[in-house]
Amino acid sequence: FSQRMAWFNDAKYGMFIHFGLYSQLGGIYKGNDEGRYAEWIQGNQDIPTEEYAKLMDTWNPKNFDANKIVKLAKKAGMKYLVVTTKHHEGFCLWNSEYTDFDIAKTPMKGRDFIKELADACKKEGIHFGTYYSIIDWHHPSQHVTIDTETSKRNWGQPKMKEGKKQEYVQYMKNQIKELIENYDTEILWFDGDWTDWWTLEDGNDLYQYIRELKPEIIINNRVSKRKIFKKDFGTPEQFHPDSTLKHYWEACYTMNDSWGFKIKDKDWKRAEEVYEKLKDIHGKGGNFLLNVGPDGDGKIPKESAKILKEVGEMLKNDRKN
Ligand code: JFZ
Repeated sequence: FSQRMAWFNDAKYGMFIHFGLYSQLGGIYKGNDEGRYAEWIQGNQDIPTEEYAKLMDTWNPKNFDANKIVKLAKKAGMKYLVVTTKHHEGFCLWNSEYTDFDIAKTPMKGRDFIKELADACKKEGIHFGTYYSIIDWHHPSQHVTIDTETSKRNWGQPKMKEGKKQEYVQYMKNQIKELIENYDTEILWFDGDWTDWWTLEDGNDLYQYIRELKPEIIINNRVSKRKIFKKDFGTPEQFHPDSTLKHYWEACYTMNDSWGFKIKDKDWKRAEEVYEKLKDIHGKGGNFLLNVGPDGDGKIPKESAKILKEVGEMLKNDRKN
């Protein structure tokens, strides 16, 4: 048992938010709807980085309402929230000093969605966490190469350019420092650790760096090679273990089949199914992180909001009985 992990262990149920430039596409680019995960559209449809970056000009989610989202999470019975500050596409949802590929250079300039969410969480008493992708399709340090077997570019394994790693690791550290100092994030939720050039040592080093900046922060195992590195909690995805584990863990799930908003994905789970998952996970000692993907306008799909409210009602009834 760890004092540092206590609030997280008690919180049990959280909201995951996948939001980025891709959200405006809803899984369709120039009429092509290939690919399962809408947030992977750049990779799934092999969109060159410079062309993809043009999405900044049309990204205008003016109805993104952090207070409304956080209130919805609260109503659903959730106690924490984790938002994609930078997904694999590399676009930053906050105003970062270290890149121009961020919200400040879009029609949304003047707004900062990470700040808005952090503030709304403070106000509502919801713990605030930030997702950060290690792989970055936009950063000049990385590039995708052609896989000899498939003759396709391998977006799942971006390569680090010769001599560029140190610069990129420094970029990550600078940005993470911003997320800690300016947004007071309580969880750093990494992803993309599977890439070849990211080593166990790199993960350990980054973990130490972050704990020194903010000792009480909680960091997921995807900061490093997740199969070996268990700190601070494990992150099974779209499945959960059959029995209790010795380390803290959190299962993340989507409500349909994508994380980012996807127009054609109507494969919504029923509220009962989500509720059963939650009960099962909690019975085995895990946390449950349930995803929403706001649309291009910034709004949470009505189907998602409905499921969240229904599950919230079921939880409320549990407490009454
Ligand atoms: C990653 C991302 O690529 C995806 O877009 C989403 O953000 C999700 C939460 O995380 O996807 C993964 C990560 C890990 C596995 C599979 C997909 N895995 O361990 O099998």
